[in-house]
Amino acid sequence: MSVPTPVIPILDNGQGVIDPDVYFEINEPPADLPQFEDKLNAFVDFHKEAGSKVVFITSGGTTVPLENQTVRFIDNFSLGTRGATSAEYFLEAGYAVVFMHRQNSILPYHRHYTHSNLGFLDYFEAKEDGTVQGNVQNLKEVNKRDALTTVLKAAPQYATKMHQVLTKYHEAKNTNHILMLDFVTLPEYLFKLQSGTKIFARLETKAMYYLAAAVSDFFIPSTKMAEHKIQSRDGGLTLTLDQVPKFLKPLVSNWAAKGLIVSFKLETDTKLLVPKARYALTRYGHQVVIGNMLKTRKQTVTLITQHSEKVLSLTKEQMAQEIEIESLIIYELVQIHQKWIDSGSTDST
Ligand code: PAZ
Repeated sequence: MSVPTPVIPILDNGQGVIDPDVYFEINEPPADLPQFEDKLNAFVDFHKEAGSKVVFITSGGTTVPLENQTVRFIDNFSLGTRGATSAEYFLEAGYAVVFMHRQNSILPYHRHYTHSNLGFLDYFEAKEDGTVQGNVQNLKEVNKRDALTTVLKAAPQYATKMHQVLTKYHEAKNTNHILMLDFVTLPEYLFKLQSGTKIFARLETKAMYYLAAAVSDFFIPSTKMAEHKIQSRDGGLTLTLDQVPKFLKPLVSNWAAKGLIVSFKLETDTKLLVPKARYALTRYGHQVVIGNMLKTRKQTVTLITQHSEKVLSLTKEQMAQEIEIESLIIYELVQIHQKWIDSGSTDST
């Protein structure tokens, strides 16, 4: 009796990399793209009118599905710390922020409670009378001040910080300074990046693009993907992945041409970091690349422009004081962006 051959996604890599425009022709846009565009259009109109400086942050990792009806996917390490932390410093610097993040990754402000050493329940107490003090569900329903007082009563040692974080968070939301948009898969990310940066282009030089997401370099086109769950009955699985087209090229030359574009370069081999960051600047012609090493990315980065290179590092004392590297990065970028707005250049002459 013959055993049916399993449907395994195989792709001939010899075909080379497809053009970004072709990618959008042969792949389906995400179902929620119209809602994504409506929200972003309204936010951009509001801030164009207000004359704000606005940053489009991408954050977290993209998934690469292995099946059209996806059971399995390839993922990467990124939790979105860089993007979420940076969003807070941009808001403090007066920017409006579009935070395009991987669904369920780290969020600005929330991060202090959802991804800290303490778990959410640590902020509350079960009282002997059978009640729980500090149920944040209440925040939606009741007067915020009353709810906050209840929360702080539950765990007074966290009161000062929680008050500060909550105040900043609500201020950003109430003044329409933050817009949260999400993605999960690589195709979703790419469609939203294209559409989002084109909408953002209306802000001209007042726009900054801060591309911190960890985007897969390899994928399986949907036309070559298994439709159903790949079966394990025939043993091991061999996958051949296509290379993702280089989207920074059309982003820099067409979609977001007038804004300040900051891309990130992650490496694990130190000697590749600066040469590859420089190569990206030359190849795509944008303004800033921030190089970081996997192991030290929270302590040190190298900020590279066409004519400069600056290492930003936290000292031991700064680390002990819990100063975050993003505060140094955003400080530098705000100066560079101002030069860009004033003179169309990033380097002083
Ligand atoms: O999300 P995270 O804070 O854990 O990591 C941030 C990062 C390393 C993904 C980011 O700083 C970065 O380098 N992004 C670009 C990665 C790349 O080279 O594609």
